Amino acid sequence: MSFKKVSVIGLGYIGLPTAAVIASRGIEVIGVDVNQHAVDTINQGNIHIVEPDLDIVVRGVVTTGNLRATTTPEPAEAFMIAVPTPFKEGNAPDLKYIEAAAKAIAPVLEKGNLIILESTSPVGATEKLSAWLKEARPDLSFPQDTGDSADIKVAHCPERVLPGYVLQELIANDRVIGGMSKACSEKAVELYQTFVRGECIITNARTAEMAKLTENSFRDVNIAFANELSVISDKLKINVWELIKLANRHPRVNILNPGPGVGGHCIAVDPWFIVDSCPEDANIIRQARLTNDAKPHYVIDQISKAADEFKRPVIACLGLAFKADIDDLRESPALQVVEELASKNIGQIFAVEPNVHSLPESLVHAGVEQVTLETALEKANIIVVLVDHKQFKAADKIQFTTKVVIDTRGII
Ligand code: SAJ
Repeated sequence: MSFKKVSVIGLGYIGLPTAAVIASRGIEVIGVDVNQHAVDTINQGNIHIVEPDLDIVVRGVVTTGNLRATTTPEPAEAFMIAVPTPFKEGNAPDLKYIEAAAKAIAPVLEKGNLIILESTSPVGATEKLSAWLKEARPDLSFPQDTGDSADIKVAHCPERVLPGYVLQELIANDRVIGGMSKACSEKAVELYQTFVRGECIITNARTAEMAKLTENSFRDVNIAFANELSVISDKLKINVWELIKLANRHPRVNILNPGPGVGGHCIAVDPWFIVDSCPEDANIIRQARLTNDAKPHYVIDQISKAADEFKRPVIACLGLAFKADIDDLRESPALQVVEELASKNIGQIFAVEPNVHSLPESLVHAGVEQVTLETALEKANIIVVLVDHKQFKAADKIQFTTKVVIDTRGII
């Protein structure tokens, strides 16, 4: 076994599954987090995040003692940093959590250690991490100075797992391994090959950082293209869903689906790292973000126009989650549409969200009522489809024929 003890810094929706999967390979894993509640929850064999089957794996490895959580870093052969990389005002990346993690592990570093940065980061972040470590430990050599022979190996290895399928994709997906030197990459490949069945492809740190941002920006630009098509099609009285289906019959065309905007904390966020690095050149990438962020307002205008046709508009919004068949309302354009609609006081508003038991306070305060799909179809005269949940897809379409339907997902 090339690694006997690994430490994962940051036990969130990437760090905890990663720690659990490595521990399930019989490697001792020390999970480190600043959140004492998370540490205590994990040490009791439970989890503080939502991810299918993760609780079973965590309970197993905590019971065998292979995974232990703590707030204080301990010596280990490898440290995998998976902490948040939020944005400051004006979409400027904030690396304070990476810097804090570097300062926290520096005292326990030993010659031969491997440091992996998994957090989605702007290009150059891994070099900054290595500089912060060097500042704290001038007694050790780092790859920016001594390349392959450095005491400490540093690499960037971004994750690309789909929430809801994390455990499967952590093992199955190919991984980009971006070492600050060839020896760093090779040591990182050794670590990932303890649990990754996909291919571990070696590159340098900057390219690995950019690969993650590129994957999500590619998706954001293509969703923006679909969203722009949906607005143009409305103006030209074309059904955009029929249009895209026809265009996609071309063997080399694959247009994604329009929606009410782009949610989640990945696709809607990662492109801003690239825009921040090259504001003069990242024009399509920036415009895609602006186009996708404008879509919720377009949908609200459509609803307002429809409501003007009724003396007493009763509007039922189907779906609040940021994408189909999940319960996550964070960064959800659907939630944004309902919140803004409620603030306009244009009529009674119902919300149908089968994946949550109660509405967020913001909607309750605004007088939005959570109802079943049946009640919505019975009482509303305007139906707004915001999320393509399977329950909505399964509804008998005949029930919609007497309603004004604004369908942002093309399921009706
Ligand atoms: N969306 C559309 N139209 C589409 C596809 C998506 O409007 O055709 C919307 C969704 O409704 C949602 C948003 O975009 O609001 C993001 O959805 P998503 O399906 O991209 O899901 P995420 O954000 O959970 O996962 C993405 C994935 N990245 C790619 O597919 C390139 C995942 O592999 C990444 O690991 C994840 O971001 C991440 O963590 O970066």
